[in-house]
Amino acid sequence: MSLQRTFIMVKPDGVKRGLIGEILKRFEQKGFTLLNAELMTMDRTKAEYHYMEHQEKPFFGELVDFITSGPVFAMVWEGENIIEVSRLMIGKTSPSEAMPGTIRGDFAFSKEENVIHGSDSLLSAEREIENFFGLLKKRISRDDFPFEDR
Ligand code: RTP
Ligand code: MG
Repeated sequence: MSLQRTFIMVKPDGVKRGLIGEILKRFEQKGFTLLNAELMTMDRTKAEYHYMEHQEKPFFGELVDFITSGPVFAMVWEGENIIEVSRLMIGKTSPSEAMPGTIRGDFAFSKEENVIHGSDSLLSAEREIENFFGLLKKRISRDDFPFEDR
């Protein structure tokens, strides 16, 4: 087991459908710690960097169009094995393959608009967190955030 940080994002369809609260609730109930969050509309540069692994794919243009089409809710979460566990909570990319009980299994009905993103590796988590919050060089610490004692 290892304490990890990951980048989780409610996509524009999830924000429009009012699913931010439901998604926050699931991650909080799982015992993960929210380190940062912001509602923002991505520009194309940020979106293209975020999805750089897909730049040669035929759906890349539509993916960037969609992810920049409205506000996203970008978050940094911390927890034990959170990269793998959050991907399990999110479910498979395609809603027809996502298991009931997962976020996509319960709420997504389109492969292109599938509610939520989660980093798929430690390397992509670091890159994605830096892209959105610029906190890579200075490692995020709980002390950096105005939490009350808990
Ligand atoms: P994400 O990166 O958004 O968390 O999704 P993922 O890991 O489950 O899936 P990935 O393979 O990284 O694909 C990124 C997003 O691209 C869209 N996609 N469209 N039209 C298609 O065949 C196709 N394939 C993938 C999906 O919206 C997916 O979430
Ligand atoms: Mg992915």
